[in-house]
Amino acid sequence: MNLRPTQPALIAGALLCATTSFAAVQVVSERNELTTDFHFKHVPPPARNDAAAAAEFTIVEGRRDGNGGDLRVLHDGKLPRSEDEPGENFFFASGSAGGKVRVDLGRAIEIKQVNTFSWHGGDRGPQVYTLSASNTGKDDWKQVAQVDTRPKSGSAGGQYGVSITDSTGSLGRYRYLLFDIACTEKKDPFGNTFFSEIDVVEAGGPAPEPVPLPASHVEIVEVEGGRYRLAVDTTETPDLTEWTRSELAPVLREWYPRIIQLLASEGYEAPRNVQIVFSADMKGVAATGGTRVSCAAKWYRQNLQGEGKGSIVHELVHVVQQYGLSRRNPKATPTPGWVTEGIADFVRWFLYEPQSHGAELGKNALAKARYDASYRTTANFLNWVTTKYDPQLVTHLNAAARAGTYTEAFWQQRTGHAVQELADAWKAALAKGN
Ligand SMILES: [Ca+2]
Ligand SMILES: [Zn+2]
Repeated sequence: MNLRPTQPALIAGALLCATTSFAAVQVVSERNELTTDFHFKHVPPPARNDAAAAAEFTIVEGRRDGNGGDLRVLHDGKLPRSEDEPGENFFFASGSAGGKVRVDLGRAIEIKQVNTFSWHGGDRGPQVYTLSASNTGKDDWKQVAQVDTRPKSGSAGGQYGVSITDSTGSLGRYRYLLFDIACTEKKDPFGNTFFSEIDVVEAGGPAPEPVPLPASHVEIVEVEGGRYRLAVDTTETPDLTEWTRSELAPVLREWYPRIIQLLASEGYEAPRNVQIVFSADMKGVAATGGTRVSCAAKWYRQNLQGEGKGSIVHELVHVVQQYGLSRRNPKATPTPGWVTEGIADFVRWFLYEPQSHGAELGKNALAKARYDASYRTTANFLNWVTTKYDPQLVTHLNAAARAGTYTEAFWQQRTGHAVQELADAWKAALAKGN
């Protein structure tokens, strides 16, 4: 019964033993899925005055991909600004399994740390390599560490930082390093990692000078105690930062979980990481691809007090819908675009901001209104059917769309009426003003 107090002491003793008796190489890796400034908790930031800056890099096996940068980008003290910037990264040729890069530091140095950085929105983000070291660059290679930062499941996209150190403070005294780099996947030809920078830090060398990065403005909005994280990126448009903090963030916190609840379906988990990026030169209003919402800053600047927030609620619906999932089912029927957009506008105009009456139809609009006209008109139709027949209509409609089972028969099944009958009744009711 007094095991409890003694156990921790024993464990601590054993740990201390292990670390004092043996030199142990430590590999720390981290991933940023939402932030873009190569800032990690345990991996030091990329440096520009490390021992690799003046080293000689050579490909000793494999071929460089001509769409990427040459070996210089691996030690130029510069970093890409976005997740798909081939020219700022070195990567082995598409379709190849990888290759080997040798680094000649010019003289043997006591190596304190080797840090490697990469960035891509998909499978080219993670790093898979074996690091060896040598003093002659010939036959005395000694394996130092193995690195594999591929996540076990889910998207592999993001910024990766890896730091290789040794508990003694030095990985050893070497002149040459060899990176034996493997591709991260072979299901398509695009599995070679986008390597952005390699740093070699000398023990007792100059203090590392971090690569200067433009200040990024990324605000992480945590929802439901961090279960969901929405990153609002105003790096390109700092003038919008204050609005996103004070006005947009509370809407995200309240409405992302509400949308998830409304659009729940069996076995479905909504995206846990979402990016909302304000873009300085994008045209139009906003668009969603996967879990990334792009917003045209020019339009938002004109609509901060008007339609701004509502348009982002509409996009959040697309983030949660994920109707592309149904493509996994070979028997799936594609969901018509008017259903997708109608649901997004229904949530926006009838649940989020009913007081704006933004989807009401005037006399002229009503005369030519079609239930499948998409956006506000379809939203109006959905609202009418919801009120008259089925309070859960949109939940069921979404579940069918996501499963790839939506057909016109849906309306008959849920309401007992064909969609055109419903549409006629809807128009008649609106014309009478109810
Ligand atoms: Ca670089
Ligand atoms: Zn839309």
